[in-house]
Amino acid sequence: MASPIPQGDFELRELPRPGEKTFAESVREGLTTHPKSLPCRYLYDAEGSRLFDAICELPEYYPTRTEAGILRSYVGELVDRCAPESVVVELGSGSSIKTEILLEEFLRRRGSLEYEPIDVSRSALEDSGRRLMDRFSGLWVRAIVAEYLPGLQEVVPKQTKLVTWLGSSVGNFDRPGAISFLKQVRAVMSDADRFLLGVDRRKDKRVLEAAYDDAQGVTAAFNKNLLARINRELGGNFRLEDFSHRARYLEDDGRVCLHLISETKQSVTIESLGLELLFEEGEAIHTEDSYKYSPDEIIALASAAGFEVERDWTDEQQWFSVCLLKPASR
Ligand code: AVJ
Repeated sequence: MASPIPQGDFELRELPRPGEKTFAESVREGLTTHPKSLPCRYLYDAEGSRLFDAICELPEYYPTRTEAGILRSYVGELVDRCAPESVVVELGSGSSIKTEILLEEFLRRRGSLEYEPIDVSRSALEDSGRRLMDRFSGLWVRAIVAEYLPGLQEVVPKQTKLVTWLGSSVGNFDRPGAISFLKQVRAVMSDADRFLLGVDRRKDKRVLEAAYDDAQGVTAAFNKNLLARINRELGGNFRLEDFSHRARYLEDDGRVCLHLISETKQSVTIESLGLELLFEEGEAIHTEDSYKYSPDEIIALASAAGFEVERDWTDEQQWFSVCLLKPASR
């Protein structure tokens, strides 16, 4: 007699997020201080997420396809190194291809798997959950709508985990911020757990600047969407054509820096904040940093956070790292 086929299931929990700053508060704070800045997390409303998906397909934006290629090449080795009963906990709801490569390999070996994605966007979790349920059987999705660290606290502590954080999102933190974030991930991990981290490497300035200032202007539109979002949600009157997108690689810092530059001396009002802002010609709003790491800097980052680099898988051009970290023995 055939054994019953596990069907899988989709479950979603939403954690309360007290004390979190609103978009309005962040905009007021960022645009009334000098130099002006806006937190990059606000780039990802529905329109921004759509534009980011388009960025991932651009010929100049190598990280997404490079990371997926590395995963495809080494997923067998990766799963070999995880405890057989591991659950997969993903920070971020995961771009379709990358997560699916991983889940497919686990399911091929085991037939069933628990997958716990953590993301602040309920809709992103619902969409990816639905897609995964359609594609795989034997998958138990427990999605958690939360910030990463509170979400991680919610994951059942007794289960052995593979925690994944792909896409080089670590690059949005400055270097000390990256260490302290990783330390907090380390704090909820036990010895048998593993952490899979995607990190973009330092490389030629021209390659990096093209990746963040593409010929079709998709990244420019993605960056300017921040101003469009202020117009939509807060009654701003930014004229998008009077601002330009700038991406610069600061080689010593190992950091791509994104700004919006005011093309003219101008004033902008934001109705619902009761704000009138003055911009000098050439004045910049800082919108995003994307830090890059050398292999040695990855080792130093891991070690400062209490991890050892068990493996650093890379591509032919050595442009990107997919690293398997394990808690350092103490
Ligand atoms: C999502 C932070 C990894 O830094 O490459 C891409 C964001 N910004 N193009 C990156 C981004 C402009 C991306 N991360």
